[in-house]
Amino acid sequence: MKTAIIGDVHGALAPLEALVAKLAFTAGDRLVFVGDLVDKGPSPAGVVRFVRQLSETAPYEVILIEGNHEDRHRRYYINTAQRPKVARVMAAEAPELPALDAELTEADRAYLATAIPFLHLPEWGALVVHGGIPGTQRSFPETMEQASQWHGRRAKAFRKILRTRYVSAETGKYLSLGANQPGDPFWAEIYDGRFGHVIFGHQPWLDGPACFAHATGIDTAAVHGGALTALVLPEEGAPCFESVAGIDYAPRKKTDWPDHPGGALTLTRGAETC
Ligand SMILES: [Mn+2]
Repeated sequence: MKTAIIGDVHGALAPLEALVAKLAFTAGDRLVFVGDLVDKGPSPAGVVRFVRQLSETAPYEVILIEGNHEDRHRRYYINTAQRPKVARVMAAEAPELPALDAELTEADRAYLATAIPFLHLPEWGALVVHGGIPGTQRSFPETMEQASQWHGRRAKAFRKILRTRYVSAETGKYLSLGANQPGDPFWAEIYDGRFGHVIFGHQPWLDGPACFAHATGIDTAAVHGGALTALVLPEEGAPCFESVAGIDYAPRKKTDWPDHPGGALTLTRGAETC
């Protein structure tokens, strides 16, 4: 069985179609999306539909990891019914929320609801999450069932795996967007591999996949003039990247992206175990 993990698509439908064709998957393979199918690009609803239809018709398994953009859309949709005032504020700040909402079908929404927050790949000693692991995370659930038994502060802290970027240099604590000071590391720079090799998206890298000692970033800025990348974990042999050209569509909101660590994969079969 071959597994491939595709980085943040962000509405870039044409590159996604090209990449899926290039991967040439067959029955029994497994295609994983690292999250953030939507927002930023020209065809967010088209991407949701494409992935949903793949999951319904392809002879291989399709797994969707939840990204912070899926999370935001889910919260927006709930608010339109339960807290319309809050929904109106969200829509005013982010017009892409009502725009996508109007285009999604019930089937699309039901599909997005199947997204899971993480995926262990035990045969690779690896773990897939959308964002990252704060230095304060002391344990990681083995299964979704175990994760659902976490409540309160512990559950809330765990949700940070969807959006971790920088962490405190002193404590390793999660820092919200823009709260980092000079010297605060990007989480993967200090991650010690305690939960296995982490495959993640969320942070775009214009210079290709970002290979840290115990983590690999596969969001190669598909809508910012970069590429759309898949990390391919074959049945036999070494893992590799496959990519296709992205589109130059969405302006970059932030320019102080972390330093690129390099492009040589550090993931090997049966490396660290979870
Ligand atoms: Mn993203």
